[in-house]
Amino acid sequence: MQRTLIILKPDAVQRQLMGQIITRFEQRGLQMIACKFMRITPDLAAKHYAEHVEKPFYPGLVKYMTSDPVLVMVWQGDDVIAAARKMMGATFANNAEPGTIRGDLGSAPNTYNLIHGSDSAESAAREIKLFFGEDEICDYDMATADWIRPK
Ligand code: IDP
Ligand code: MG
Repeated sequence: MQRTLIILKPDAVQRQLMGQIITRFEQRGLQMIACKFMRITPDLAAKHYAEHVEKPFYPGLVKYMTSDPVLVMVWQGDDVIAAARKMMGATFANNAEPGTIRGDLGSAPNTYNLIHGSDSAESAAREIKLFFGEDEICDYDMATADWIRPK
């Protein structure tokens, strides 16, 4: 079973889209195993987005991610990393397909985009450790597991 780090960014919080987005993950049969409503510090944003530090959009990205609270979660499921990325859609609303989170709920091009999802198993492991201690992750058996994931 795979895990991924999902962040509902400040625009998702401010636009009151958290419930709708979480519902999509639940309806897809994915399992939330950790959740934290918090402000990201500039230091944590820098660690999380270290790969983008040289990009022209980096200062704006850190400002965006630290401007207001975020909802950070760990979701678990078969191929959850790819599943979440498909559900999220392309990076910005102008390119994201209808039916995706960014395609349906996204707003302006090249600025806000509602959601972060890890892009690989390595990123997921690194990012989950940045935001959660092992004792904050609540793994449990899903009552619906036999219908979602038949053996
Ligand atoms: P992803 O979130 O779809 O994986 P990445 O390319 O990893 O996209 O970029 C990380 C984040 O940086 C994006 O989600 C977005 O918030 C921001 N970003 C990426 N490219 C641009 C850009 O061209 N202008 C402004 N912000 C950007
Ligand atoms: Mg990325």
